[in-house]
Amino acid sequence: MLRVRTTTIVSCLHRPATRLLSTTNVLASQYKSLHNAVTLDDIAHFSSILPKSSILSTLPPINTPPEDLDSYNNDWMTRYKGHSQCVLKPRSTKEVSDILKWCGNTGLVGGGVPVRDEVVINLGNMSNVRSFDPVSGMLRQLVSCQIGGNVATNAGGLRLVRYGSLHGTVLGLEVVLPDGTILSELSTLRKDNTGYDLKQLFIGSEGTLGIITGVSILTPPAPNATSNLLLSLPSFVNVTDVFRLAKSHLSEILSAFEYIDRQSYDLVCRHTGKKALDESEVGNSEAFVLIETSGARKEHDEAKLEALLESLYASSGAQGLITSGTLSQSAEQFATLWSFRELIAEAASKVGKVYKYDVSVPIQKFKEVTDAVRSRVVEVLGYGHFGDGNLHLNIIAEAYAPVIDAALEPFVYELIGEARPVFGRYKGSISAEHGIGVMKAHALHYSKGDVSRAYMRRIKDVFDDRGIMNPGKVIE
Ligand code: 2HG
Ligand code: ZN
Repeated sequence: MLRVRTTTIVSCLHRPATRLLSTTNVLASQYKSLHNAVTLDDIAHFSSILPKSSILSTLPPINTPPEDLDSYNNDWMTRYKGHSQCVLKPRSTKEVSDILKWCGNTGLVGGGVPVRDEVVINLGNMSNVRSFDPVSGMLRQLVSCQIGGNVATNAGGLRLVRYGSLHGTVLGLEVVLPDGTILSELSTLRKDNTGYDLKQLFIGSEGTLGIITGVSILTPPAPNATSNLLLSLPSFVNVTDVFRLAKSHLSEILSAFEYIDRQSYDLVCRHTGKKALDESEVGNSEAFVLIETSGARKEHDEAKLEALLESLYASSGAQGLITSGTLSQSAEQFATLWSFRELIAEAASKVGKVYKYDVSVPIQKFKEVTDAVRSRVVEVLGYGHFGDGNLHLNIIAEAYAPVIDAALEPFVYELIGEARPVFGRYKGSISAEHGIGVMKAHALHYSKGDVSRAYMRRIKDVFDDRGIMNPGKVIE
């Protein structure tokens, strides 16, 4: 099954939202908006189109306790805080459309007062499967928060190397546009070469063009067998050789190839109190790699993994390609090995405040980029989806502080960004999988040139000329 993660920086986008419709109105004061605050009239109108159980609001007559809205107003990094007073939980596409018609056509927009309390639309009540074809694997679903959020953020995740991006697997979308119009492109066709592919615009649009209410997606069958292997490597330069060998030995069963640097590995060991590999064998290893296979027959996959391990030990050179390796022998060990990769972000958040960068750079440069950032700030973790060229940089600090902001930005963006030839040594992307959100809207120009940004603006205006959808996100 496609497994994608939509956490951290743009977590708000789990809940597609708009300008009256935003999950975090932190931004309200930053956007000198023309939109009005939510009023009692609005609540009365929402009550006429939705059941009472679908409305959370601190305003009368609903009077939800403010703490019940906390989870909608805070992101898990505790960097952003919103003050939304109203969360709506529609159950159908029509209800979403009715909400947007009201938001777009009433005093909620177009006034002269900056917004202080955008409305949150949460699609948690909507999840249900409309149809599933077990032969083609074609799933049509009225979206839940999670699927809608995944598509809206074009979430990538641990297994993109195997299953590809949502731009390839999503075959159709149903989207409610800012004026309430329902754009129905819920195609289930793999081939449909009939002009502009409008759905692609909404994949990764982060709720800025419309609200995704339905999705048809190609789902691979869940694998019968999965295995994994954790390796320690004496030097970072060996990671690319291991990747090359893994691809040639494992070919179609390779489902993840994850990179963990020494600092990240040590942090998870401290955090969990466990060691994944024998300490004496790990020695001074500089890098770690987690390889996963997913296939139809365990014996077949394990034979391939063992052959890979043999060849890794055999390709010794002076120092050896790897210093040690563990192949999981049970479901429990499989989970434990994965935890050394999956717990990095959690471990970092327990130590301090974390600055996060999610960049695409050439795989050979993962360490060089991490070291460049290390030359500016002390505690930096480098890890990520090596198979996708996606490096995660987590900078741990005692507190978010202007001096650290200044050390990191624009340095990191200038290092990575591609669009400005004078910068962008690595010709990378400033956001590989987590999107732009609010945090990186000001830095979009490091990855998108003037012409691209101008056309993005025009596309935004075509769909949402009043700017009611998720204001301040993606393009300023
Ligand atoms: C991961 O790959 C996630 O673990 C989170 O994308 C990355 O928190 C991060 O920086
Ligand atoms: Zn990731």
